[in-house]
Amino acid sequence: MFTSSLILASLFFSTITTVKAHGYVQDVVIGTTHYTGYLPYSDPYYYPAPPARIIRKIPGNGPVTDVSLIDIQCNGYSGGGQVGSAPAPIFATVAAGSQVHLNWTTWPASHAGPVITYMARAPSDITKWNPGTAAVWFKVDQSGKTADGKWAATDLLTASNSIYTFTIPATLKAGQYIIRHEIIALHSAYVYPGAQFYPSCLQVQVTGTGTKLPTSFVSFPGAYTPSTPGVVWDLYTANKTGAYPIPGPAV
Ligand SMILES: *[C@@H]1O[C@H](CO)[C@@H](O)[C@H](O)[C@H]1NC(C)=O
Ligand SMILES: *[C@@H]1O[C@H](CO)[C@@H](O)[C@H](O)[C@H]1NC(C)=O
Ligand SMILES: [Cu+2]
Repeated sequence: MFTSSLILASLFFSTITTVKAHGYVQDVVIGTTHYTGYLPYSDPYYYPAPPARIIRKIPGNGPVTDVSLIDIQCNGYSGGGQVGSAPAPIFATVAAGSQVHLNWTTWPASHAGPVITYMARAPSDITKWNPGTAAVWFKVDQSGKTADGKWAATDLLTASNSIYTFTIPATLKAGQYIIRHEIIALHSAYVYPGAQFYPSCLQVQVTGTGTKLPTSFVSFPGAYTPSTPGVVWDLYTANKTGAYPIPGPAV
């Protein structure tokens, strides 16, 4: 049962706002454990306190399009003295080498593009840590356009019931990490700004006996610029001709 009550007004609000397409991660499955995602159209309306989530707060189902803003990191708000998304109060536990399943809301067919996942190791308590503009992120997984023309989003995502699965690197050093998981929708990416970034930041504790960490890192903002290959991409012409260069560093 819920420990706090949802006020009725939110039902009205969500009816209006979910008419727009786009989306976010609504559920995370690790082993047999489900972690409900941050639900932007109901979580803010619980009284007296919102439910504890492992995903950092997002403003809604819409995208970030300015790659220079701190918003590109976790889809949190910039401004107001904030250095990024508000940390979430809890984290999931996941063994190195195991799978994380990310359950997206139904993804619009028009929003073709890659699915990309980064991680960043927290130097201290993850429920208080904000990376700011530090270069702490490394890419752990990516999926763009297959040789036969299928996009990670929407073709493959829809074929797997809106679940994207990636594996925590098996030798990764134990500790607390933010997983930054995103879809980039390319339907308006023929010009900059145009590509739509939908990042989500999950907090996890990685367990195991691994000792490895990468040696090169990127920052958000920083990893993507208007001239990064794949940030500008004409889905309607370039789409037909060739491979899509997934933005950001190598995995
Ligand atoms: C994804 O999450 C939604 C909302 O919680 C749920 O209804 C749906 O069954 C989940 N999908 C899968 C494949 O688990
Ligand atoms: C891009 O290519 C894929 C695969 O060929 C196709 O399904 C999709 O409709 C194309 N998108 C556009 C906008 O042409
Ligand atoms: Cu959209």
